[in-house]
Amino acid sequence: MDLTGLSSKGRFLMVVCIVSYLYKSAAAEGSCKLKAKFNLKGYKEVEKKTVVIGGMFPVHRRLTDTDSNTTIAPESSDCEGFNFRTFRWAQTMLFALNEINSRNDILPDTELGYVIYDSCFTISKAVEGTLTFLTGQDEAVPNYRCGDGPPLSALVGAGGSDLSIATARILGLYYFPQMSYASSCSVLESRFQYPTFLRTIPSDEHQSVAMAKLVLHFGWTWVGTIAAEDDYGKYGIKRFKEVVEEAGVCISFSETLPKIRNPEAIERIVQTVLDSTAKIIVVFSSDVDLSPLVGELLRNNVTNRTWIASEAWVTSAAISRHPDILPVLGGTIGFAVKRADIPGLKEHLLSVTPYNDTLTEEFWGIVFNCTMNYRQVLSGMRRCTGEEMLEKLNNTFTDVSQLRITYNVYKAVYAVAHALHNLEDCKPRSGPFENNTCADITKFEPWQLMYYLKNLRYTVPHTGEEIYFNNGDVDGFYDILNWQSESEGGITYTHIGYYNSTAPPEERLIINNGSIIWNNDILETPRSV
Ligand code: TCR
Repeated sequence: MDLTGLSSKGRFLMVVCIVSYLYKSAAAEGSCKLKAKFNLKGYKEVEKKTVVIGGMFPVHRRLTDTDSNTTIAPESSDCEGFNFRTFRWAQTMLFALNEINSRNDILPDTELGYVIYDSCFTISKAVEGTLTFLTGQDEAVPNYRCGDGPPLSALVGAGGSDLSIATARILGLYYFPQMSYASSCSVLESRFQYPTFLRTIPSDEHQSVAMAKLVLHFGWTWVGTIAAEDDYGKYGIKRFKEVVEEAGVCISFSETLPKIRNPEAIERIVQTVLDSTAKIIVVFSSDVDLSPLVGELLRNNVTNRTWIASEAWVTSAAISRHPDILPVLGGTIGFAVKRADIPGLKEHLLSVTPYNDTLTEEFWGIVFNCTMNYRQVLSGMRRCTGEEMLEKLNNTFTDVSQLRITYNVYKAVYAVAHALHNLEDCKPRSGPFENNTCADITKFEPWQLMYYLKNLRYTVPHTGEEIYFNNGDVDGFYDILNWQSESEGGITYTHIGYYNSTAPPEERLIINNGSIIWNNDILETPRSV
């Protein structure tokens, strides 16, 4: 689908709003319709009701630098640094929508459409996307909320906590539901501040406590900490410190990873790590923010340390697939959210073509080192044929071995769909609203959907996991993983235990000490100094 015209202002991942089962055919026609017709041959003769779900994913890593020239009208910045992992999350939303639309037992009379935005890991883009979503003031899809456009249901997103904090404030004003798959910061627990925020990832309150318990479990008394310069890192590490310090552990150093490129700051952190006697280092950060430090640790060959990983980097291929990572980060122990196998997802990911939208086009160009843009072809770049084979590549995008946040995305889309289903399924005169009325799926209010989300209980397909929200949050369950060497020289994430916040206090943290292999392939638990 040619959406190039859309990206002039704001680079939206897919400002497409076609109903999922039309996804492929409409894409092939090159159309960008909002009010899709459903009388295609082979499908139902009647037009179906449509509800739109919003999605927001940090597909790019950052904004491109723009000059601060104020003699011309400023434009919304472009984004750069394509992230294969988060692109998989976005595609998983499409996959889940397809799956739901083809089922007869969820929303049998209603189709789910979507609008997806790229938050580019930045607050400004996330806010921009949210406003566009709410107002429909996007240049590319003019006035789509005017007239009888389909109602908006909820926003699935926005990625990092700092982004969600910003978007949840805006959405909360309108009592518009937001279902997050990755924003784990404990401050998002507040329903006073964020009345319509829900999430399928546990709050970091649990993770910070679990990390502290892990440190105490091994009898370590002297640790260093490193945190990303965002709400995730800052609040995560703050709570960790509170708990360990109360138990008598001392903090050797506390460093902050810069958000924007700053090689000197990174070098300083490496020097601190080298100078400190602390051998245990706890890192609360996303892989994107941690990457520069890992590069510098490798350059300085900083070995003989034990790294404790937060959920956001523990299974990151961007970190663990670095060549020569083993001597430096081998033995790392970290927390990961629940993993699942999602049948059919791999096939969906492999079926992506460069023609779907601007994002798949960009993706294609990057993985196959070619271009679909004729101007770039003229300037000597290889032209993509479109026949390149994704199957042949060993890419993070199609790697379905560690579906964790991906699984959260899947659960989030299903949560919204089930809530909409319950809303539609309301029995007249015994509804939950004033005078026992029901909401109307063709024109409901966001707070009405919020009612159904709050009271939702559903079972996730394929895994059978039961989901419900307790004041917007789910229980704290983590797998504990250990980075061990693989026969081919890479890293495997070995499962060595788990943490369950709902178990009695002394049974929450379960670790099989015997299955751990520490840095440098040592079997004995390292000491903290
Ligand atoms: N919560 C983080 C963001 C984040 C993330 C990730 C980003 C999490 N897991 C994996 C990239 C990859 C967990 C936050 O900011 O809340």
